[in-house]
Amino acid sequence: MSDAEYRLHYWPSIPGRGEYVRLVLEDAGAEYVDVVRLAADRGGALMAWMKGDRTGMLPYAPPILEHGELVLAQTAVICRYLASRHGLVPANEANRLLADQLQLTVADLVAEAHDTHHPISTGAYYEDQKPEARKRAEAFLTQRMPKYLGFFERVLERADGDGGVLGAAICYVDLSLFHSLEGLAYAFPKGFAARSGDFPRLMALRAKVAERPRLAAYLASERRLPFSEDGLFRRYPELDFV
Ligand SMILES: N[C@@H](CCC(=O)N[C@@H](CS)C(=O)NCC(=O)O)C(=O)O
Repeated sequence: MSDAEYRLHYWPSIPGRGEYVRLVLEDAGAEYVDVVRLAADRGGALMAWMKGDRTGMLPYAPPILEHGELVLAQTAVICRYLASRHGLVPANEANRLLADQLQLTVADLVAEAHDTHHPISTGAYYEDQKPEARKRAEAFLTQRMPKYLGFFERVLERADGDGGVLGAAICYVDLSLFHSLEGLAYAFPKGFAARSGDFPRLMALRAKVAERPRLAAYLASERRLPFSEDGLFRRYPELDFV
């Protein structure tokens, strides 16, 4: 077993929701091991670990973070925990609660982006829900995505600082927004490009986060997994509405 401080358990070949956790770990310069990516049987190792005999918290779905005896699930909870330990969220409760709300809104956006290709069931193939996916994707690109991005644009306008959504400094929610924007740009190259001009503050934040030294190094490294049609953000040209 590695003696890295944190152990992340996530699907081995997609950025997925694991990426939101990785970005906090990478930006913090924390020592972590991506457990399943090192395992010989990869995805099988994740299932085996999930079903394994352990005491304590029973996680429903990955990503899962182990830190000593602590086992945490739910991306927003994991990110908040890491951010609070590594200076990526202010210490006062009011700001932490604000960050929670914003992070959970990011999670809502991500779930809706996922549902564009799996509107009926995550347990069925995309190919078996294509007509519904087209309707869902059109509604997402024309109504839901602009509503979410417009909300975060207004949050940035009100924060009015040199940092991100909380104002003065970059926090973990900004890292999650960065990855979500990357995912949307990948999944909907035309639909996203056609609308991104409406969200200048968000686009500036995306660029600013990518330039953070540790993240820039991570993004250029092999540790960063590419988006693909197995993941959360998928590029299907038939779902890319302008
Ligand atoms: N709300 C959870 C969702 C977790 C989730 O849906 N994980 C996916 C991978 S990104 C999964 O493997 N889900 C299995 C399932 O829902 O059965 C979070 O934000 O962490």
